[in-house]
Amino acid sequence: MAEEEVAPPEVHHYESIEEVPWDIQNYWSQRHRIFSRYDDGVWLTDDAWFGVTPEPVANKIATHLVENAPAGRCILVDCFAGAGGNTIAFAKTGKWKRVYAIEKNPAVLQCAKHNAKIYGVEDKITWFEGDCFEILKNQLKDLAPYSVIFASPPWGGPGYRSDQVFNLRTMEPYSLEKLYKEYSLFTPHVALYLPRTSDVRQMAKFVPEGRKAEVMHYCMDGHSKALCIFYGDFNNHS
Ligand code: MGP
Repeated sequence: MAEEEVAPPEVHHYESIEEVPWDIQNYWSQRHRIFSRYDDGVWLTDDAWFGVTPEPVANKIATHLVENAPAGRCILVDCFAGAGGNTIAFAKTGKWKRVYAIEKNPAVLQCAKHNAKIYGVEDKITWFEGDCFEILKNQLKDLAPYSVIFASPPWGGPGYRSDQVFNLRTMEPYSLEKLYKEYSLFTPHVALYLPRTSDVRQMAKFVPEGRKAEVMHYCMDGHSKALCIFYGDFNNHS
């Protein structure tokens, strides 16, 4: 670890529950499941705690993407890198020619870069700060024929849990329609990480006529943490 790295003010490595704001204390007990190397100095902003994919789930998704990505697709674009949970797992597989990770919030991006160093995978990742839709269009378009997209977008905060069926049309700040339409201009092979209660009919609306899309629930402790929908030519079996 580079000793001289300075965390921006909104970035923390909490060392005891007394330091942790009350609204994320629920996640504190899960810190080693979120990042098994938490104690090595993992950085998070307070908001990033809500959206990080727990490491076992991130690893499983990474395996599924590697095993089932269509032939010739050797680049993984992670459109909402957050603090790096999924990006690190993708890079750790060692199977992608390159992982491109995009994050809008500079402080959160700094967390992701720092956390990738802890896991020793920073040299496998190219980072972009900014809006994923713009970056796909302007900076990554030449890579489109070789790419698959993974996106773990914001779900509008932890309040998603109060809906029995989560409405992907009103998801903030980006609806499923916005995400799917923008991404499918870049590649048909798109995996989206969404709430476990997501409306299946709304997800099905974007499956081309006569094609299938698989939905996979990722579970811990006997319940679903979240699901992934795989649009395009993924071939999931496990
Ligand atoms: P949760 O329901 O907030 O956590 O999120 P908790 O307390 O682990 O709930 P439990 O009932 O499963 O025990 C569950 C998982 O959803 C988290 O581990 C994150 O991976 C994911 N998640 C939660 N939020 C609010 C978001 C979000 O806004 N965006 C994304 N991409 N993932 C999220």
